[in-house]
Amino acid sequence: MASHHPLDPLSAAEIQLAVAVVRATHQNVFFNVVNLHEPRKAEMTKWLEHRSSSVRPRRVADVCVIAPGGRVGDGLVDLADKKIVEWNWVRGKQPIITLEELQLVEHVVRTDPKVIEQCEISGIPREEMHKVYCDPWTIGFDERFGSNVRLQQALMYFRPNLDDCQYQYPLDFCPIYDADKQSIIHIDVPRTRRPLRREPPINYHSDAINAQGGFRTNLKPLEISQPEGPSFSLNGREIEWQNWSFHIGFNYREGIVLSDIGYNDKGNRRSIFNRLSLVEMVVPYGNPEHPHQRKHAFDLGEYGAGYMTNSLKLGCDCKGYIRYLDAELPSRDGSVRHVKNAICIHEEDNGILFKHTDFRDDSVIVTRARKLIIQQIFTAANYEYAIQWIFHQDGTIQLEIKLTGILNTYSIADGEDSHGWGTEVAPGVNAHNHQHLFCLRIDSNIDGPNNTVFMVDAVASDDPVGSPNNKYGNAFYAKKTKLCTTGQAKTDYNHATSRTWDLCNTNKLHPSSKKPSSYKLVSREVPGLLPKPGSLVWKRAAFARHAVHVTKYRDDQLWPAGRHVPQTSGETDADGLGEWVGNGSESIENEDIVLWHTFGLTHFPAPEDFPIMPAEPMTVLLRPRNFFQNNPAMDVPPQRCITASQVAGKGSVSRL
Ligand code: ABN
Ligand code: CU
Repeated sequence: MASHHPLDPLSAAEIQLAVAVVRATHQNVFFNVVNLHEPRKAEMTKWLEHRSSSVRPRRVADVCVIAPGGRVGDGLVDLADKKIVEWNWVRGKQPIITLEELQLVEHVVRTDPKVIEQCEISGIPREEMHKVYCDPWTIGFDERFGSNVRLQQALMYFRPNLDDCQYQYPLDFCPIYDADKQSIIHIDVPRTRRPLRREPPINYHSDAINAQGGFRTNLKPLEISQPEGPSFSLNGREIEWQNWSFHIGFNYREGIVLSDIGYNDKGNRRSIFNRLSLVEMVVPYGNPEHPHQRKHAFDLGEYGAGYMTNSLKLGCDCKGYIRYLDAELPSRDGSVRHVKNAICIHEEDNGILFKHTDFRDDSVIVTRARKLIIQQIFTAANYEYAIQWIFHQDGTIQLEIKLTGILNTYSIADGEDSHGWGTEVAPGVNAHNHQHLFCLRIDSNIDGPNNTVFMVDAVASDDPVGSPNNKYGNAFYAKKTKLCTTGQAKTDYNHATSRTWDLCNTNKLHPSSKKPSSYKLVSREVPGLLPKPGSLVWKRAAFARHAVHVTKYRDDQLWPAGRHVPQTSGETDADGLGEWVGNGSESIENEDIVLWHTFGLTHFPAPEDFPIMPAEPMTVLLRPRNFFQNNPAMDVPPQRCITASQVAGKGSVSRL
């Protein structure tokens, strides 16, 4: 089957072919995953180096199915040979949960007699059961039930009217759903009951705003115009823009995956990153009352940033001249779900790129910047995450994540104390403290695969004031600590030293600075994991124990919480970053390495976050350091450039 690029996601036809091949051997299965099994790095590198002459890597589908009785099948299907080339029935593992599976739960919950009984206790008569809703989450892990049975916990809500925000009316009990039996097997009921509150709704839709005085009327039009189209070009899924070139992939789990990222440095294409993607996140909630310890979603590993991705709308999710890429995803029954406009690609003005005025003669240069944005937005039940990969003309890559949507809420009785574990953001609505911790996987390729990581701290000189080397006490420098082993590389953020990490090619020194060609990881929103060492979350989310881990590159080591995340206990570090770091002795110096960066924010909810949160942005930067000869963007045409002699009327103004 012809394909443009070996890293292109599986097409609809390829998904269907993989399903048919599996079905020929395994009937009556539900399809959880049918995804591109990415070519091995060695094979891929060869193809990238000699595209026309080397063999195109085979198209292989990575498949995961659930068979009757909850058996989980994992396999690989060679699409050219139309053959299963690997197949394993795995035990005690629960694959990613799909939105279709989640949607089944609400119906079961509404008709379950014990749930109806609990609703009545909460003050909901049977006639109102159609107003009961739930957000089913994977159970996370619950020691009472283990990992063999596929379970979901139903976070319960009431919606007085169809258009009301249900998160304003949380219920206090939590049914547990068995996905194989399609029934409720248990209900967690708190000791102290919190009956349903019936406060007037606080809504954000148009009718609600109009009822409260209407929308503001003082916004004048702000138009974006690109009469000649955008400055990027797409060839299949490979993009070129302002010296950058890379491939834009997409999968059910990580969403956008950027590969083979390089920069044309004055005619010489230099490799920078082999693969960049967000690979996991965990959202632990901080209320100690049972069963809230189970509320810690791994939104990528348990639900999938691809599976939950939005279909983007022009003028809403993105403005200007947009190119979209669609996504093809498998459904449970083996059919293909088409997501139109899953990724948007566009440029935006980005303020000033650089400026200087000479105060003595009024000579000036002002150059405006442009940025390229590759965006997706996914909805993880209540929350929205907008993921923007932003490329800058100065060689910087920025990952910006905007968090919006609706808080996860729980009920609070009239006069009840939240004990500091949450905030009553509206009457009867307790929004628990939580963290959003994202894991960025950086497969670096800075001027080649062999790279080394240094931790960089801004520190004062070790020499005391008055000593010969620091007579006036003002000396400070960038202290660089080489991270030689996977053990040493487990490092944390230090705000006091403005800590950063340099991904370096020590084999290539800058002619002027004599420092290695590198990209610096600059990330300033890096809270530590607040659930304690030994806690359930700490055990399950090894990647969140430190801001940085570094491992030696190995094919298939992509997802740090493991391949199958729902219902892992974390009791062993098998299959995931904990295992890959190993005993800490492996050398990562001048090797093909991967840096795993966990960053995020701690969210103490406030009334301003309710009923819908204004987007909160977070940024990680990857900045060139000692990589380019000088500022690589000096050839971006300036808006204004007048030299001293031109100001004095002695020189001619050059054409811009
Ligand atoms: N945030 C947890 C989650 C995501 C998607 C669907 C249900 C729950
Ligand atoms: Cu939050």
